[in-house]
Amino acid sequence: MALLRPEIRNPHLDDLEVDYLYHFFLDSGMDLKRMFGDVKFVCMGGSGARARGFAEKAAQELEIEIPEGGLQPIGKTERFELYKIGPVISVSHGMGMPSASINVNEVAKLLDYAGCEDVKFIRIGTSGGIGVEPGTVVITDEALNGELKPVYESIQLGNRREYPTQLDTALTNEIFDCRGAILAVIGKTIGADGFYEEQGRLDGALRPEYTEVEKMTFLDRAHAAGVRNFEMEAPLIASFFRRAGLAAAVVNTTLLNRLEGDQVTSTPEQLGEFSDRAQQVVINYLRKKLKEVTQAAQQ
Ligand code: R2B
Ligand code: URA
Repeated sequence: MALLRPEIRNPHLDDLEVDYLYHFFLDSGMDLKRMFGDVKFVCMGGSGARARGFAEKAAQELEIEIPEGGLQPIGKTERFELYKIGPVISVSHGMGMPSASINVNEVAKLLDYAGCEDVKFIRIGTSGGIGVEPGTVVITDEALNGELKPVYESIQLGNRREYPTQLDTALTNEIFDCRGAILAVIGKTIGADGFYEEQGRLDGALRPEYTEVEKMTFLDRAHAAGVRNFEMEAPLIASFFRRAGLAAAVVNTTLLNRLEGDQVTSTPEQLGEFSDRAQQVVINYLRKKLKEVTQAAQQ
């Protein structure tokens, strides 16, 4: 049993006596089956604080017992923070696709070595909305790059490669159906390589090489193409798990409406509340899935 099918799993890994998952300070020589063998869901977020907060909230709402001594991160926390509550991992991936790429490679190998099967991966994050009310949760059906192309670009040995970025439709719809009273939409998401000029902001440090009119024309074009938000990881997440043949979803709350401005001006309380909404939709989904597992076990 393994997470990665033989056709797509890296054959070079078989040559390693021990595979060091360096950014977590975990390795394949550890008893990963015991530590992670029951994992079915991986929830990813940008910051360590959010990964911990989500783990605490999910444990409480899903009535998953936390070990004595409280919730502790597994592995080192210098780069990422990883928590496990029952069959759910909550892990931070940092900001941007280079950081998230390191994270998903090591988490996928970790769960492959642990013998996990049929794991679902969900990014829960923040974003800048395009034509939606701040606080709206956007669940991504397709991730776009900064040129509005549905690809993740990766330069390998001097060659530019492109990988498709459609998210898992069934998982996306199932999460959307768990929104309850929370304002949520399904739409396209631009994963940009920066927060300021790469997202067409006019409030970066340097004089931009575009005008306000050009910015608004681009945002209107993106909106007309079905884009509902901007963030910085969706194309990587979508393409990686698609290549791996694993279901993934991207669920982002929106902190502002970019058609109305660039600055994030909400209070910390409002931002916390917006962030909670994306987490809550995913917790609703997890509650439903865990209930299905319990019911199946009782039959
Ligand atoms: C959303 O928020 C972060 C930037 O503030 C980035 O990680 C993202 O995708
Ligand atoms: N994260 C982003 O990447 N962009 C925003 O506008 C807000 C959060």
